[in-house]
Amino acid sequence: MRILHTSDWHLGARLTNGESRIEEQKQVLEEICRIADERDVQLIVISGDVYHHYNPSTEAENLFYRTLAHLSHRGERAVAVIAGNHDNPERLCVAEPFYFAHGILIVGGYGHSFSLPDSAEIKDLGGNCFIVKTRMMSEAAVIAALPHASEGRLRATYESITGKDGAGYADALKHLFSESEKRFEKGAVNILASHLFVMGGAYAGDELKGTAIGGTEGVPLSAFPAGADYCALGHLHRPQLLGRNGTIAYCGSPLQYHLDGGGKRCVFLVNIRPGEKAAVSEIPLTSGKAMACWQAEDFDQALQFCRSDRDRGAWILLKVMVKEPLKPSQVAELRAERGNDLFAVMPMYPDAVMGEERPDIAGLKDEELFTEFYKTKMKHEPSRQVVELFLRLSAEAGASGEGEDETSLA
Ligand SMILES: [Mn+2]
Repeated sequence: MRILHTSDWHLGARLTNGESRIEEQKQVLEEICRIADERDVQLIVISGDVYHHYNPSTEAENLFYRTLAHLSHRGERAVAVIAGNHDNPERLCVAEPFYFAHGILIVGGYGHSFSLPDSAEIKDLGGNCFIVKTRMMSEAAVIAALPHASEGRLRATYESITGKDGAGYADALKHLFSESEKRFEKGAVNILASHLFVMGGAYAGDELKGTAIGGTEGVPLSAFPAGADYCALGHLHRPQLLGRNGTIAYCGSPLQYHLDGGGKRCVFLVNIRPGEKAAVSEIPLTSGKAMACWQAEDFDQALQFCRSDRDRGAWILLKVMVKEPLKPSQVAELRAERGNDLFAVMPMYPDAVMGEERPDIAGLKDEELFTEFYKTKMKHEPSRQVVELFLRLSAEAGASGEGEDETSLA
């Protein structure tokens, strides 16, 4: 069976300056559809983070549905989707009756009972496992669809299955894995799809800022079920093959969303015959823009970089060494050369200026704290207007309970 594994589309994600990436996302999904058609792919697995936002834009949703319609090929090709930490698990499955009628399996959470039509090419085996056999498939696939879950939700799932409490994240997952394994079938292709962090996996960038990554919420490679022919993972944006001859796999994001991590983008094409080792090959993706980070010694060099052909057509983060903040006219001069491709201009102050002794901040009032912070960042005193603006916004944020950390990009 030929399987295409893709993940972490983050539809609707924007750059820090608000610049949309939806055109790139359209192009790269068209590229994935072309690959699926040209390579006679029989099953598509999408391992979570379909969307970037919990409440995605209509534009992002429409792009997802149009892509699903193409990929499913009128229900002849099977498509399996699980929710990632960025997806709203309920919202992702909201059009359930339509999905199943088209050979599309979408699983948002745990313990949900699906209303599958009798004629369905998808059958619920319980325990978040499904057997799928659509027209294009050479044999059936058993798919253990294990979406992202917080430690709390996972523990609750574990308790409801076993009647026992007190399991940690890794142990609860390990239990779900072994429950899945019981439903795997000889003669079928057995796939585990999940969205999680495997200990030892390599990051691409911003995933590091996530709270639901690393730390207690990591799974050792040894936890994965030996009976799975292939484990299709999402969450880490850097493509990588791990454990057991590389059959525990992160295919990564189809677009570059981070500055580090090398920016390699691909889908995995997986060839499996029941009972044989899966053969995984990388199909590179070429649509979408690259990202680059420049470090200029001063404003003149920054301008020179912008005028040159360096990284033409890429998204640029420009760091400029300065002694005092860049003037708006200087930023405008840089932007005139590269337009919105220059998605951020960051002034960098020399260490000599930064290295002054730190103020003792214990017992300072908000206003004084802000002033100290502003001085370390901007190297001059904030104006009264700026201080008042800060105090007003800070009071509003406090009153409305905002200021909680946004979800990370992982
Ligand atoms: Mn992600």
